[in-house]
Amino acid sequence: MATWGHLSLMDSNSPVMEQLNFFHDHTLLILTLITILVGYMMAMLFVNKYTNRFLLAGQAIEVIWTILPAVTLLFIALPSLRLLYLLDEMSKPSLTLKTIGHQWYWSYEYSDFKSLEFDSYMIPTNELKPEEFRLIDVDNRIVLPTNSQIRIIVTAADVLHSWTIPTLGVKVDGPPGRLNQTNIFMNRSGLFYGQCSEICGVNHSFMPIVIESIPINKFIEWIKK
Ligand SMILES: *[C@@H]1O[C@H](CO)[C@@H](O)[C@H](O)[C@H]1NC(C)=O
Ligand SMILES: *[C@@H]1O[C@H](CO)[C@@H](O)[C@H](O)[C@H]1NC(C)=O
Ligand SMILES: *[C@@H]1O[C@H](CO)[C@@H](O)[C@H](O)[C@H]1NC(C)=O
Ligand SMILES: [Cu+2]
Repeated sequence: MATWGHLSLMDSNSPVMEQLNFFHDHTLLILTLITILVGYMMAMLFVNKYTNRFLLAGQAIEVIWTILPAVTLLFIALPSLRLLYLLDEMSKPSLTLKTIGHQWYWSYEYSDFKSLEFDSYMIPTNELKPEEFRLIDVDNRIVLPTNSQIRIIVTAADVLHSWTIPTLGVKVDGPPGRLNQTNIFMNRSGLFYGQCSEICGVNHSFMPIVIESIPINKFIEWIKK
């Protein structure tokens, strides 16, 4: 979960988010190099003594400063496209979770098991226990196994919602009357937090998402309960 100490992205909990983090660092490195280069050139404009009042065109320099940025953009575009297609990659999911956005809570259905479904409401501030977080903890967490491919189906009952878990690198719109699909793979057990990310009405800020990621044998025990 993001806290005040976080200036950059949070640590990844899934291979996809790890790749997104790498891409972020890669792009930021290129940006830093460009900023330093341009900053240096601008600073040098103030101090150099050369003048050329009759310069109209310089073909060579123009070719260079057109091609160099194009090549730089390629170095960003190719990893970006690779990642875009990687996000959609899904190998045989072992479990399907259907998540339905409502005004203003989420409800979940484990479609592989009979009648396993529940609503998930935010815990109001006056009912918080000392170890719970304000505005982000819910009464019924989603329980999912680690190290398994999980398919997430996202939809909504009323208006557009968006199901988001930043440390897993997922953000999927839940359109009413349609199904959207994504997949997650969790490398760690733990609690992963997220919030609705599509303005959906007055209590949009009060429909958080919490995944409780647990080892698969514990998950089977939980399913049997
Ligand atoms: C989900 O569905 C909406 C509308 O049908 C679409 O605009 C959006 O791109 C879909 N995919 C994701 C990943 O949100
Ligand atoms: C996550 O788990 C997969 C499969 O077990 C592994 O290939 C990958 O390297 C792991 N990633 C991290 C960040 O631990
Ligand atoms: C929004 O949430 C607050 C507190 O969680 C509740 O008191 C209020 O009635 C809700 N508003 C609507 C329109 O449901
Ligand atoms: Cu919302």
